[in-house]
Amino acid sequence: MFKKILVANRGEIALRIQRACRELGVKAVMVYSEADRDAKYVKLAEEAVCIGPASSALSYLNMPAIISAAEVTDAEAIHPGYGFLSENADFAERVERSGFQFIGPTPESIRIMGDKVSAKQSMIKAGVPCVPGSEGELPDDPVQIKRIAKMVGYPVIIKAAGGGGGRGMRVVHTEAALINAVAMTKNEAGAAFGNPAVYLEKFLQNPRHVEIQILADKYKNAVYLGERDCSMQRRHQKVIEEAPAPGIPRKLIERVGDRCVAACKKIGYRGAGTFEFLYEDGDFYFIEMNTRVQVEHPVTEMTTGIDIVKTQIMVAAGEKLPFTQRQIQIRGHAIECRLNAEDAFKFIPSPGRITMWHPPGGPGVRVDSHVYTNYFVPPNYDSMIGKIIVHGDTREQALARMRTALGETVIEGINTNIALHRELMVDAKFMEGGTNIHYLEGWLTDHVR
Ligand code: MV4
Repeated sequence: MFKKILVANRGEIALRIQRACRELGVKAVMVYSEADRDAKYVKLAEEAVCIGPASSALSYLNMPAIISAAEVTDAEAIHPGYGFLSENADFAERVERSGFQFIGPTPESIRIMGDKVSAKQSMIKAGVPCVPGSEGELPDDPVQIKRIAKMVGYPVIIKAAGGGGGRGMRVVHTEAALINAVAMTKNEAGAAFGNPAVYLEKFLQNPRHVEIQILADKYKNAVYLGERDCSMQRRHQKVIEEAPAPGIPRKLIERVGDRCVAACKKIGYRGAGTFEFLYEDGDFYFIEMNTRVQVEHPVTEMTTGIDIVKTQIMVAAGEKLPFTQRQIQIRGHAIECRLNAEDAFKFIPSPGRITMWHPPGGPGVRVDSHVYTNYFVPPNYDSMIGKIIVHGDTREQALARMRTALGETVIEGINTNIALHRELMVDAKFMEGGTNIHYLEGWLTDHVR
């Protein structure tokens, strides 16, 4: 095992990684920007290094500063968390070239998955079900583009190879609009991602967003840890996640999970990863793979009892996965509410000083947050200040525990989205389970004047 690792992130995930290090007996070096200097998780660390001013571009995205911090502290490995440099193949490469272990997949895996065309092609080859569409990048010939769209059937969606997470996409309903839409998407993609390549898929109108968590070691062992339903989102920002996904047959999850594991073995994937699917009318369609630990990983930790962050570090250190697929059991139900420093219904960011922080507790309640009374939420970063995660024997019990937890939570001094969560936890359709990716935005239109 490593003696010391550097945590190249901030906020709740930096604290989460620090906690995993403590359990493993590994020293954690925290890096921080000037805006995060006084954060408690920075003070709590045995070592901390300032990597620049508040601006992310000059601190948490500053590769030389982060690598220098690892050098001066004699860290052996770098954990990138999520966001920032976590899915940057060039960063992973520079980390390894500098003699450190990148806690994540190889730069090659990150690169393949970062290009959505090559990701999809490698998944098709590995037998993972994908959305019907163009085989790879769309050709330039308008006649061929029209032929492909006609075969797939309208509506179709044009997606940028360099996009992902909702960036660089356009829905097309008729052949008349097709060629112009392709040209526009290519233009935007070239400007935004430096890669004008686009591909085409059948547009699924009312899918759910269901993702499968995997873990793999360096010896081609891989397992899946079940699925998460992340359909409760607004503008591609997840708001509530849960595991398992309500109403999806176990047998189907097992079939798709096995395909994901086979794909990992085939491409030599290592570390934690997430296969994102759209789920519609009883079928799964792969859309993207995330090569990092995700914000919503705790719901999977709660239903499997497996520490995903600890396992990431163990497999990066060259240990074998400490469990087989047969040993993994899904128990009960978990729900996560993301806490954001923002207006609950207008979503205007609300940075500032938290004058009172009273987190919930009790059976089956977990709070992942770096904040405390008198913490100042800086205006420079994402508005998420933490997560409340609950577990219960059933979805109903988890919902009841979340209502209680949200009822106990006090956050004063800033606006938060707790009021939104309190309303959603008593919403009849959400309580029923299985709402699709458009549900929350529709609900907001109906409920917010
Ligand atoms: C789609 C789709 C419908 N059909 N692909 C958006 C984010 C990116 N990861 C993929 N996205 C979508 N791809 C096909 N063929 C609808 C979306 C989509 C979406 C997906 C997941 C979660 C939220 C979403 C919100 C709007 C659109």
